[in-house]
Order: sequence, then structure tokens, then C-alpha cells
Amino acid sequence: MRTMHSLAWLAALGSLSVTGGAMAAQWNLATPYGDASFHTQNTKQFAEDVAETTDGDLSINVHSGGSLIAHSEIKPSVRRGTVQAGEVFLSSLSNESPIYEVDTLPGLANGYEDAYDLWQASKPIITQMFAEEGLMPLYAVPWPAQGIYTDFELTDASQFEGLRVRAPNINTQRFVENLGGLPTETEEADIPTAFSTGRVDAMITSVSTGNSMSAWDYVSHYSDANLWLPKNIVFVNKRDFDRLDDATQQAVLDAAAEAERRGWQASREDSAESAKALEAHGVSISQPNASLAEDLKAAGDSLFEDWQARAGEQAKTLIERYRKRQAAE
Ligand code: PCA
Repeated sequence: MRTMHSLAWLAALGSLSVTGGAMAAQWNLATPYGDASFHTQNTKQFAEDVAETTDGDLSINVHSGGSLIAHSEIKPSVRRGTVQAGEVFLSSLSNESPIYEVDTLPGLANGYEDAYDLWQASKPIITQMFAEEGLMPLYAVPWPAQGIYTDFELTDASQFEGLRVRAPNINTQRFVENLGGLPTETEEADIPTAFSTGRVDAMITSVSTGNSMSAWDYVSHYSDANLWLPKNIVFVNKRDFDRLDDATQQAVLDAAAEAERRGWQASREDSAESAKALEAHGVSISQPNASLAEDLKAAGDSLFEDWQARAGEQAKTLIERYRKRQAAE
């Protein structure tokens, strides 16, 4: 068990410290995802790049797998300054604003290029919303497209009736409900327990998570439904960033830009590799047949309509900006 005591100690440890007469900064960065995830590997590389280019003036300790702070507490902890930086699943913030749902809206972004345009269109608003809380985004990286894992061949939407489906965020839960299933929100790290204790029968996630969570232990089929490409976002407490000297700030921004570029590429590569690994372990991968695709689309369309009814002007402007980008290409 972690105590407030040890967190307070960490906060102190994470502030400025004197090494060899020079002021060196140390940050703690908390992420819910484990070391097997390409996201965590990318974030660790980001930390290494910063340490190298600043010659150790800033060192960032990455605490992976929710080892330091639970997922839902990461953003509040960075806001309070208990830790200096964090990584979260962006759509896990959707209870704060419909803006954070834009990368979990079906039919909006159908591949990496679309997802990148959507991120470019969302970035100004998300940056502003984070700034209002004293936070600054550093980079965002998508997971591969989300699909459906079952322990039978999914051929018909009626098979969702009464099916207990693990979902990583609110829109996935709504999507499952629209199909007649029973959604349960479960953190990635808790997937194996959810299956082994019989709490869930199926799950929605990417091939990457299916691979790192050994989906073949629990399910036999993956329906490549290409629902959406949700992102992780890495961010820092602005006060801690402002305390760095100009050169160190620039080094952080440069390493972040590089991490974003590298992360998007890693996501594409991991998508292909993880699909292969799933198949090698006996998980059968298929595309939804025409009638299933139609029912999934209907469930998605109603999700989008629901979102539009809740979304404010800012959110609508974001979608318009995205569509303009798309039309210009
Ligand atoms: N993996 C994470 C988020 C989305 C994904 O592909 C999860 O399922 O929790």
C-alpha cells in the first residue's frame, strides 16, 4: 500500500535538487500502462532523450503500470504537483468534458491519417483546457483501432444480448449498451483478473492490448471493427515546466515532438506485430460481415448523435475544423 506519507516524500524528491553545485531537476512521471506497452516504451525513450540532451539537468523517472498512482488519480496528482508529469488515456477524462470524447466517436477517424488530423484539430482546445488547470500537454499518441474480442465467432449483433463486455472508457460502454450488451469499465491491467474471475465474457480494445494482456488465454476471436483510434496524452504541471531554464524547456519540447512522431510510427508497427502475435497464439481475426457492420454502424451513429446533443460550441468547432482539414486534403 502506498501512503500519503510516501507520496509527499516523492513530491519533495521530485523538486529541485543540488548536484555538484548545479541545480538539477527531477520529475516523476506516472503512467497506468505497463512496460510491455509501446506507449510506455516510447515514454521511457522520451525520458532518456531529455536526460541525454540536458546532460542530466532534468531527469524524468517513469513509474509504469500504475505502480505509483492509480489511473484516475494521475491527472489530479499532476495538478496538485504531487508528481510533475503523467500519462493518461485521454478519453478517460470524458466525464470532465465531451471534448475528451472526440477520439472515441465512431465513423470520425478511420485510420492513422484521419486520427492525426483529428489530433491536430483538437490540440488547441485541449491545450487550452489543460492550461486552465495549470497543465501543459507534451505529446499524444494513438492506440491502434479498437475491435471486439469474444470467445466465439461474432457474426451477428444479437450475440451482444446479455454479453458482459469489458470497456476502457465511457463511449465504449455506451456503444456496448446500444448493442444490448452489459459493459463493465476495467483498467487494462485488470483485464486478466476480470476474465479469470468470470466478471467479463468479452472485451473491446486494440490488438496491442490484446497482445500485451495475453488475450488468447480468455478469448478465441477478434473482430477487427475499426471503431476508433483513442489516444494517450502525456502532460506536465506548468509550474514545474516554468521552473526549468530556457535551454532545458526547449530540450523537453524537442524530445516531446520527437516522442509524438516516434509514437505514431510505433503504434502502426505495433498494430501489425500484435495482430501477428494474436494469430500465432490461435486468436482468429476477421472483419465484421455486412450485417454485423451495419448494426455496429447504427450503434455508433446513435453514439455520435448523443454526443452532438451534449457537445458545446467548442466541441462542434473542433469537428468543423477537422472536417475542413479533411476536405483540404
Ligand atoms: N488499450 C487500452 C486503451 C485503449 C487500448 O487499445 C485499454 O484497453 O485499456
